[in-house]
Amino acid sequence: MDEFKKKLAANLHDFTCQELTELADEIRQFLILQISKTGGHIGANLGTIELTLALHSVFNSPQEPLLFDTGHTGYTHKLLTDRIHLFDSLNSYGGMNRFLTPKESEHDLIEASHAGTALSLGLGLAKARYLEGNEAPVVSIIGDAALAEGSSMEALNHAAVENTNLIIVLNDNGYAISPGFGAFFEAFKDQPARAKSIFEGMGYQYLGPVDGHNIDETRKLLKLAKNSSKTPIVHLKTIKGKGWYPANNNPYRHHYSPPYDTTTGDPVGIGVQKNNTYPDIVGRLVQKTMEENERIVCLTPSTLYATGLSSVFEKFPSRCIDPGMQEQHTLTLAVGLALSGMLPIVAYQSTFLQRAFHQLIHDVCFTNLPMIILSTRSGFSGYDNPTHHGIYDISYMRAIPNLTIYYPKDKNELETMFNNIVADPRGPVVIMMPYGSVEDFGAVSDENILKPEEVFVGTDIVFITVGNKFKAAKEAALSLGAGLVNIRQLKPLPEVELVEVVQKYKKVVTIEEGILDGGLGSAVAAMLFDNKLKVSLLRLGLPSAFIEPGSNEELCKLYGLDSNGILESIESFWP
Ligand SMILES: Cc1ncc(C[n+]2csc(CCOP(=O)(O)OP(=O)(O)O)c2C)c(N)n1
Repeated sequence: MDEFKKKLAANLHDFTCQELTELADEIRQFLILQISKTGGHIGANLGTIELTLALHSVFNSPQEPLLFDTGHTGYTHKLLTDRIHLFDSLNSYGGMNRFLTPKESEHDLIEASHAGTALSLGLGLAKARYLEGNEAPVVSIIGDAALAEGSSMEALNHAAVENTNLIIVLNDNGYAISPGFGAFFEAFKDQPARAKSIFEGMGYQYLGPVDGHNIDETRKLLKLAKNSSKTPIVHLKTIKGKGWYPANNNPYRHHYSPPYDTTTGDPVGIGVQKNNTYPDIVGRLVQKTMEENERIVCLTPSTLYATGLSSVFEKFPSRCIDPGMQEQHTLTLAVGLALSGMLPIVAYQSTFLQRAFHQLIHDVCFTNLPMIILSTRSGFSGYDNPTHHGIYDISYMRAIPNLTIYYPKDKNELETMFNNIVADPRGPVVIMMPYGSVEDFGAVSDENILKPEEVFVGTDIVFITVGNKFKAAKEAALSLGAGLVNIRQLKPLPEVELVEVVQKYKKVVTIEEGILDGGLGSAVAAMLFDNKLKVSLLRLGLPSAFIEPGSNEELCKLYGLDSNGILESIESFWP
């Protein structure tokens, strides 16, 4: 191990290709074993070992910045920048980030984990260097799926006509998480002449394609790129999961993996859930409704893994669309389908729906046609990244006219709500659901499912809560003898029903797993004020902040959103 660490710390510019290739093998063995213990982006990282070694042996990071788009392929970069000691702490509170972050190293420039930022960022850095007379190159490394992101396309349109020292390295493995899709995917697939003509036609210098696992060839191209007079695109063909059979054989499953058996790749221990997540239920519901109604189409922008739709996509290939990591396009595409009388069901991972905020306002809600948006992983998103929490969604979506937002408290509410909405679709609807295991609080009645539920009647104090905060709120309400309302519908706020309930109390507590600014609590505050209700209000939720990764239990405890935290806040607010 000491020898290995010494090599990682050495100046790679002095290494021969043979030495780098040997180091690549050692890194591969290290990652396969190490990530089996913690879980992580093993498949994606096995594909970038050689290209990262080549990059660090040609460029001088951080003076010549290396920007890995999305940041999920940065394990070798982390090893080469003095972070081997952090690997044991991956996926634990306060541990190594799954992506890249300046909190860990000066070699990481920004907190990146949403795809499609590296080209614009790289061009901005390169332009600043140009204006300062600094000739140091800036290297943006981007996957083939991230290249097709809308923001990457905008940058691609720009970078070719700027006179900067930006170098683009395309890590082309033919996969997003799912198999690749679209015109670029087709052009890159065994058709170097087409890729060449696309990029050269745009004014780039096209270099490649070469085998991105061949360090010698990759290094040669990177050196050529360094001296290019036009903005170069270095096209590297790589293999997701390279060198480890389970990932190589099933790149989708091992893009990210929970802890696994190194021989079979099968998950072991923590993180294994079977058929009982919200995505599992979504998959079953959508499948049934598509069997019954031929006008339903189902879309997701490269997030099959988070939305539970894999079997639906297999069963109805012609009515299912995954255009790739194209959050903006997907939503407006759904509007086009809705205009033609289809009922689109569009599934997003909450954090990525942020990318389509404008489409949600301008296209979906102005048009106001029936559409069901299923938003998974709302609230805390575990160890993913500070950028991945879905804690802003209630807030930013509540501002949009024509939108109806539901947040079921458990699987029974989800099923009944979904079936009711599909049976009588009226306009754009978002159904939010949390990350993690599914709750089951028993059967619900069909006819009132879209109205608030008064669960307990109390004397002095009433809790108003929603979705995944129901469980903690119920426990706290029981121990205090408080009233409890499960609001179900966040927008429009069911004012008539809520006012009727609240009038019976002197104190109101709102509880949500989202930022307080603009959230459920602020909606209730406005309602109390507008209706001249003289009650005292305590709002429990999250500060307007970027929140660290952690398990949902750890974060709820830390931010006072478990039942103990709720009781403590009440005690100190009304001593
Ligand atoms: C905007 C956005 N959408 C979706 C994701 C989820 N996601 C993370 S990596 C990934 C696939 C990336 O594919 P590619 O860019 O080709 O890189 P590869 O993993 O194949 O190396 C997806 C869909 C994300 N991080 N950001």
